[in-house]
This record gives sequence, structure tokens and C-alpha cells, in this order.
Amino acid sequence: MTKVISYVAAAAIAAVCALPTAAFAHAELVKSDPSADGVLMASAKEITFTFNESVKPAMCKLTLDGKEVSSLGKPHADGMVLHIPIEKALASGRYTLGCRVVGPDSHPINESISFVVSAPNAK
Ligand SMILES: [Cu+2]
Repeated sequence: MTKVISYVAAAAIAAVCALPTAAFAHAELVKSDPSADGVLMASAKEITFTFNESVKPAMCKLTLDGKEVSSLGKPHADGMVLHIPIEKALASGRYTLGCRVVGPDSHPINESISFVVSAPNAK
């Protein structure tokens, strides 16, 4: 069942990308550190998103239980890798990081991951 759903989702995404307004493939997220649904045993210094094309950062937003957390520094891109600094240590919890970047075709792309910080000593 899960496979069927993901095929449908993949087909839907393919259909969107095949629209004439999206003649070129959009940049997309290929990897992140922490990985999607990854667990960190301590807060990290930064999070990276790796794309399949070079990107320019626009903005990122980190949320914990749906509330924005102001722990992020200014994101910067180094080619295909977007670096998102964490300036204030993250307490334990399940976070969602969403970033908007601009790819080479100048289309904005929104990508997000969720990850868990499980740091017993964090306040
Ligand atoms: Cu595009």
C-alpha cells in the first residue's frame, strides 16, 4: 500500500514538472545532514541541505511543535550545499526545518525535513 501511494505521489510530481511552465527540472533536495527523520544525540552546529544543482538561499524556518524557534543563523549556499547555522543549541524535541531556495532556473523551491534532537543534558 505504501508503495502504491509513493508511486502515485511520484507520478503527481512528474506531472507537475512536465507542465510547460516548468520546462527545466527544478533543483531538488538529494541529501541532508541530519537526514530526514534522523535523530541527533546533541544539538548540531549546522544543518546542511544538499541539492542536485547549485542554489541560492532565500530563507529557512525552524519549528518545534509548530512554533518557530529562533536558533538559526543566516543560511548560506556553497554551490549545491546549503548551510544553515544553528546559533543557539537546540533542546530535545522533534523539529521541522523548511528552507526556500532559488535554483538555476530561478524558480523558488521549498524543501523541509523533520528531525529529532534527543539530548538528555540540553535544557
Ligand atoms: Cu524550476
